[in-house]
Amino acid sequence: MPANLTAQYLKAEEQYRRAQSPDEQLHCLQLMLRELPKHKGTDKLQAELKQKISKLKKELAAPGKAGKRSSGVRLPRQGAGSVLLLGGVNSGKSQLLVTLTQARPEVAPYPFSTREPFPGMMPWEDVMVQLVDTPPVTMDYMESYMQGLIRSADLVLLLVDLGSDDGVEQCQDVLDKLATTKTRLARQSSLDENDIGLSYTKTFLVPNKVDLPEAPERLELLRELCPLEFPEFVISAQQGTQLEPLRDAIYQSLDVVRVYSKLPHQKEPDYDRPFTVRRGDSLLEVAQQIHKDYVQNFKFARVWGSQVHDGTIVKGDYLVNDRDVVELHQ
Ligand SMILES: Nc1nc2c(ncn2[C@@H]2O[C@H](COP(=O)(O)OP(=O)(O)O)[C@@H](O)[C@H]2O)c(=O)[nH]1
Ligand SMILES: [Mg+2]
Repeated sequence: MPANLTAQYLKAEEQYRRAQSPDEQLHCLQLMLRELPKHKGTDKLQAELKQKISKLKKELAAPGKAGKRSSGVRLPRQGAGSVLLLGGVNSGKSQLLVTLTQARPEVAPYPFSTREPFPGMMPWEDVMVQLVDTPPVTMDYMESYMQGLIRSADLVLLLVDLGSDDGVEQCQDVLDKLATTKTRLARQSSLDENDIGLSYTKTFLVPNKVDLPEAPERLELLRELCPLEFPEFVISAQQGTQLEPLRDAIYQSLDVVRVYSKLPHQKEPDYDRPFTVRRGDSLLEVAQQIHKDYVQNFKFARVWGSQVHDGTIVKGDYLVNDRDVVELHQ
């Protein structure tokens, strides 16, 4: 990507990476084109954006074709972020969801017991993170909606079955299968430098069933066969081994901050219900979450927090910090 892309451009680009319907994609591409700094260094990107926009417009105009690329399965995002559990058969995706959330998908030692994405909420301190169980991906089969889910996820946990001799190969199959598509896994989420249609989603490698006897040898094999660059968390989903470091890393990877809102006449904010926004987001993003009217009629806010004096008066562009208390005035 050319240097000097603005924050607005990068935001639009991220929305595009996550867009799940052609309508949404078109909207994001138009935004990207508008926000793209126009100079020699961005000529190629400008051309690519224009080409993609006209292609999408044509697709959308063709009768019966609209929505063709949307998968049909959409999960409403909930909580501070959305994390997708991905892996081969019996890798323990459903078991991990059961252990970390109140959701109760079927856990069974036979393949394809999970057919549809199954969400649950994982508590972390005072926030909730959405975890989504999915059907297994194999070399022969991947549900059509999986690519959309992977692209729109904040993080993917790639589970590996250390309880079976096939586990390592199954993990490699997932990666090989995705390599045939434009949806890939990587250390960081991004769009490809040379092809903005090619998306990477941030991934942790999660070898599971470390409680079983042959797990250590299989783990060695995994590291030899796929020297993957993902951060690794070795766990037992069933026994609950090493889940705390994983839970913490999941939350940290979302890179969000918590903000508590209070009304002017209240002494205390609502500490039970923090709003979460991206680190580096401004107060206006918080206002947007609380109520759309707040953004339109926003005058100023008072903030209590670690980086400001109590009750400091700020404008909408104030960058919120973790655990700030804000009082919006309109
Ligand atoms: N020993 C052991 N078995 C596990 C563990 N996690 C899952 N299992 C078992 O592995 C099988 C498949 O688990 P499941 O969560 O249904 O796998 P999925 O196909 O990836 O959803 C089930 O019989 C689970 O009880 C674990 O950490 N240790
Ligand atoms: Mg399952």
